[in-house]
Amino acid sequence: MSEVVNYQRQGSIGVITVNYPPVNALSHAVRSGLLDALKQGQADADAKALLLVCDGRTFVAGADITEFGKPPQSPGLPEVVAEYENSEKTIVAAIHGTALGGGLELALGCHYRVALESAKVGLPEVKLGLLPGAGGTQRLPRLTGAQKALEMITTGDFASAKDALANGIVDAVEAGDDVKAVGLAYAEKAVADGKGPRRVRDVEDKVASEKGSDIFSQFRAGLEKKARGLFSPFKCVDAVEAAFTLPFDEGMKRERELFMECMESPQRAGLIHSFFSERQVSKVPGLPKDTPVRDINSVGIIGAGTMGGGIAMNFANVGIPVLLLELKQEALDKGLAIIRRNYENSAKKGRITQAQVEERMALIKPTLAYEDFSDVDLVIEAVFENMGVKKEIFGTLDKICKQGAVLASNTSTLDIDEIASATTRPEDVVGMHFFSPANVMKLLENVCGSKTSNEVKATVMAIGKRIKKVSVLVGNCYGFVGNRMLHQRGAEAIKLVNEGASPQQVDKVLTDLGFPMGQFAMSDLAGIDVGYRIREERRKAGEDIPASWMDKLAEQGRLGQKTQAGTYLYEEGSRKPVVDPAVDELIAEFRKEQGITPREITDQEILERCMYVMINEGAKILEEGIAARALDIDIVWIYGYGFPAYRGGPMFWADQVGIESIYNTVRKFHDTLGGDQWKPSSLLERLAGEGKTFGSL
Ligand code: 3H9
Repeated sequence: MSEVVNYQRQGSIGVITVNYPPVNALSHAVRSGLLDALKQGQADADAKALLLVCDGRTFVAGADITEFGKPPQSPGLPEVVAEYENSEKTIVAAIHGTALGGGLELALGCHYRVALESAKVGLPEVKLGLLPGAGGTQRLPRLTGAQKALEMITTGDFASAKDALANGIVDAVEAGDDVKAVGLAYAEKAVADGKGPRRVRDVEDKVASEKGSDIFSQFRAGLEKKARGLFSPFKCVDAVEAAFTLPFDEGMKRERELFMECMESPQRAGLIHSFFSERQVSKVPGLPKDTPVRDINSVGIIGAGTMGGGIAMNFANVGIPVLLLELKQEALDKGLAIIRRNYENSAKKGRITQAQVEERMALIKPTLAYEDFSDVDLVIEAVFENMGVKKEIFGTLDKICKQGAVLASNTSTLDIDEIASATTRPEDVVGMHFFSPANVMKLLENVCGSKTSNEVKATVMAIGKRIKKVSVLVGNCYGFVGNRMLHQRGAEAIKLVNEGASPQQVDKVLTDLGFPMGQFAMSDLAGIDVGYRIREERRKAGEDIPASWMDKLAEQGRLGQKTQAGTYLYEEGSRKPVVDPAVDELIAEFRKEQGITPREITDQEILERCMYVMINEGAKILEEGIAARALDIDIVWIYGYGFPAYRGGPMFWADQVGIESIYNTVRKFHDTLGGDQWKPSSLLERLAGEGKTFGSL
């Protein structure tokens, strides 16, 4: 008997228990153990029925993802599920926590399912670039019908126990938290009622009545928009359709073929890298696990603008009271009104209740006085990017805030050490860089100054988790990880247009790669004045920032979406960029002034210059220790800038493209285009020379 699956009889019920922390994933040992335990249960003459239940926090959460990409080991999961389904003795699955992926498929192989009220079920394989590969696409629609199965399998969203009961996925839902007792009671009653095995594979009424329905073509058409660029959602539809067109065994074969296609797709590799990296970023190298964390039960936020307001919402959403400070009543009123409007919009969409709107608003208290911050546990400054102003604010905070308060700046570029130097407690100063809109974007880039204490680092990582952000800890430098790389890409994109590309050509290359929007559509969203001001500041500081057509746009007051005109035009109330011939003229005029003869620029050159400049910068960021691992950079880009998760992040993408080829191209650009940004990073050079990848570091 394997240690991870155990068989024991309790009264007339043979109990098969999985105990493989943390989430009872179906590793090889668990799959073998499940078969052994089943055999034992079959052989046990005193067991009238069998119960499958899990120890620990959850029912089986799926196949063991760490085994993907390695040679398969027998028994495979479809085989295990089939053995359970074919059992002559009735098997009941008792579900607590989450029955996900292969876990739900295993439960669907059992003859009855009972769930705790708090349980959830789902087939989230699509989020890993896969489809359910152990019968989920054939068994689920036999219980739910096509529509619900397609929704669950193509979105990967979970269903609550109540929803699962209503859709026939489980047979009963029970209150309480003793899953084993609930399962035993259900199994004993099944025996008493003479309920024999009921095999989902044989449930034919739904597949028969919905045969030939056009729901599949409609569903595919809907996916074209929702799942742009993705591979597996379409394969999910093909697999579910097979349940309605083929006999069960043939459907299973079709599912396997489609599953293998997904398994071999690079998107699967990218999405699984994203899955593990998202979990890895919270384990910071060099920051001991047992570092004490300060209690954060109240927050002060300086600035009630778009950023400050969005940040405040994050804390109110999880019940943490916020004091929101502005210097003028008018600005405070405006900020609070925007927050209320955002909440009301969520309520209108049914995401929260009206009562929650009021609860959250009540947690955000306005103030005009810094003195009110004397007792808060964390302060986040979210005023505009000006070092002088920020230093003055931190000087004030130093005088007012209690000892032990964490003092954070939401700066997106500025030097945390210089900000900290305005206080007598630089160990308590840290960057907490939220991304706009701060109540929506998942990334929190926490920035350590050279003196930030471990306790403060651990505290900002913990609070990030509490407010449901994906937090990445990075070092201090201009623009940190995300904006430092973005600025390089932005500068290169502008140059490409100077030389002959059109802004829409550049944007299309980036959206074709999977970004939700291109560089110039993004500048229109952020405001063209932002980049313009930064360039002007840097020019004043003596940096050689070449003139560009973007500066002309800013000087003409074309600031982006907020003025309905930037690189693109925007109709009233619309965010859809429309190409403006006036901008083409402005660009042509700029080229003439600069004596540039425009040349044809290929999409490949755009891709290489926009992406490789980022990769080279990313390599420098690693070399300097600003990011601890390539995966930290990947997560910053996936959650902060919409880098397609199915490509695994920029550094993972670079590994797929090939480090040597990227290095050679970077060198070529350094020779032909010049500039520090193209000076090859020594790390890139080393990896190319050794035939290694960023992932190998
Ligand atoms: C599948 O089933 C394919 C089949 O259809 C066909 C097969 C033929 N494997 O998220 P957490 C680790 S595909 C291995 O922090 P939570 C995770 O890395 C699978 N490891 O906890 C972490 O490790 P560490 C379909 C796994 O409470 C630890 O467990 N299933 C797996 O916030 C805790 O995870 C899914 O896609 C796994 N399957 O959330 C479910 N799952 O501590 C994926 C987790 O070292 N999992 N780990 O960092 C989840 O959605 C969440 O983990 C879950 C718990 C909701 C279960």
